[in-house]
Amino acid sequence: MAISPPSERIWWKETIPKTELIWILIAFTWGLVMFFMMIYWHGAGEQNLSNEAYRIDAAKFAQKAQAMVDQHQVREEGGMPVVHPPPGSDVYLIARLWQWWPILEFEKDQSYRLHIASMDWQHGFSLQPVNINLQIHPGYSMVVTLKPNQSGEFGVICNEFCGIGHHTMIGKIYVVDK
Ligand SMILES: [Cu+2]
Repeated sequence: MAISPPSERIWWKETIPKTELIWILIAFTWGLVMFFMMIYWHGAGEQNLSNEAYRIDAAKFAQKAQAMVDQHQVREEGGMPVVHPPPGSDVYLIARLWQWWPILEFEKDQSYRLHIASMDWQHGFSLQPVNINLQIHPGYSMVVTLKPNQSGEFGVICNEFCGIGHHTMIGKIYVVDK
């Protein structure tokens, strides 16, 4: 049992059994393979997006998001504004305890600059079901240029545990055909 000391006091000089060595080697090799797969998926998997990060002031970011909502809101869903920003524009998505605000509506095959920032703690942007993931760190804006290639309704979930309401932090993105 791990609670009691090892029988040999100089335990680190014992030879490692061959089977354990093989397992270490397999795990290490697999780790290396997955490391290079990250680079491969960036190009081939279309999931690890190229992103930019900028230091921001949360209050100023919130003002920009509010201005976008005031200008381009098209309807409301359960108290949440739905925004249809013009193609090519800068779009702002706020992550905060515990919501993604607002709901965004993009046009298919149009390009947007999506800025995502947290107003409080660290959150994880996870677009479902396409599985695009971005870490959202407080004090920074994560920016991706995106061009939706399929229309439909997409869910945004938080995949970074952020407290008691974490599981309710669900947002929405629509992609509509023009
Ligand atoms: Cu969370």
